Amino acid sequence: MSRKKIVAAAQMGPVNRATSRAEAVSRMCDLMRQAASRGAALIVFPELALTTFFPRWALKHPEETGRYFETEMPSPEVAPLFATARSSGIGFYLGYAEATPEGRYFNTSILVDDTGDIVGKYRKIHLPGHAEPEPWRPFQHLEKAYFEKGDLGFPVYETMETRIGMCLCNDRRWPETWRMLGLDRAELVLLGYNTPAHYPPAPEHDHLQYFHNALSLQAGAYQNGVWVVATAKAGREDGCDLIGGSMIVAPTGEIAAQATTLGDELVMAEIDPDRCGEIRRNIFDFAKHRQPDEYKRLSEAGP
Ligand code: ING
Repeated sequence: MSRKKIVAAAQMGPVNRATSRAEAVSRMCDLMRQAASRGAALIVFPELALTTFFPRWALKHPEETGRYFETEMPSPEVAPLFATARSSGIGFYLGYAEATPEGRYFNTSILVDDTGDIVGKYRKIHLPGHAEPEPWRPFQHLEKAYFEKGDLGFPVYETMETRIGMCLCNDRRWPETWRMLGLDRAELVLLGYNTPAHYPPAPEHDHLQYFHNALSLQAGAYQNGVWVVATAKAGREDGCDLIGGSMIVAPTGEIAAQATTLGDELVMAEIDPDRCGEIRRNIFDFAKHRQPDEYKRLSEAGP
């Protein structure tokens, strides 16, 4: 029985500080309905999709950052997205800022199945940037100040006939993320990202941002035999240029589809989870070829 399904990366253009959640959710519902009408079974929204990428500012946390966090999921503003998913029979990945009842703050994604039930959650483990404001930067990157390191590990969920894992943005640059999901036999990895075109610590790398995005996704896909749906928040958001480049990558590492704009754009492809076997039963058959006894240092603290 074929497990083929059409999936969609729902790239979003800017969600500015002045953009309401209702407006962002309305755009997301439009993309979701479009994707469903074109046969999609699953749609992937960006990291922090409901608000602007607020770690670019030095704000008092949580006094000033609190407005960007969700204290319930779905909240009344987000409920239309769940209702659209249920009526369209489409599952989705949503990145958002999570404030827990215990007063903890995470950069989070959820996996919602095609009946509208939340079946999985991931909290971002690789938090890039810096913990204190650095005035020399044209914009800040204060995820280490506003979010705790994720405490859910790298879970893989069996849903919609597929083993699905999640990560968020900077996680995609770390091979450990992909291997942890690969070792748990993920077949499909979903992720959202907000990646500035300008990287203040190394501006000489600015021209490489699209290359490094694709390199990270294609390597992760190939070296673990997984499909990848990676979705950008793109365009000039509150004056900060974010890259697009949303794409769907096959377990072979080939790009199956990719965005060509910096706005709201659906990137769609048919994936076949059974094709993961072409890689996982051969070149990356972990049981046959991997040598974990030789890699013990990989899980130790660095030098
Ligand atoms: N954003 C960026 C990312 O990892 C970054 C941060 C940009 C790190 C460029 C290194 C180079 O794509 C988030 N949100 O992690």
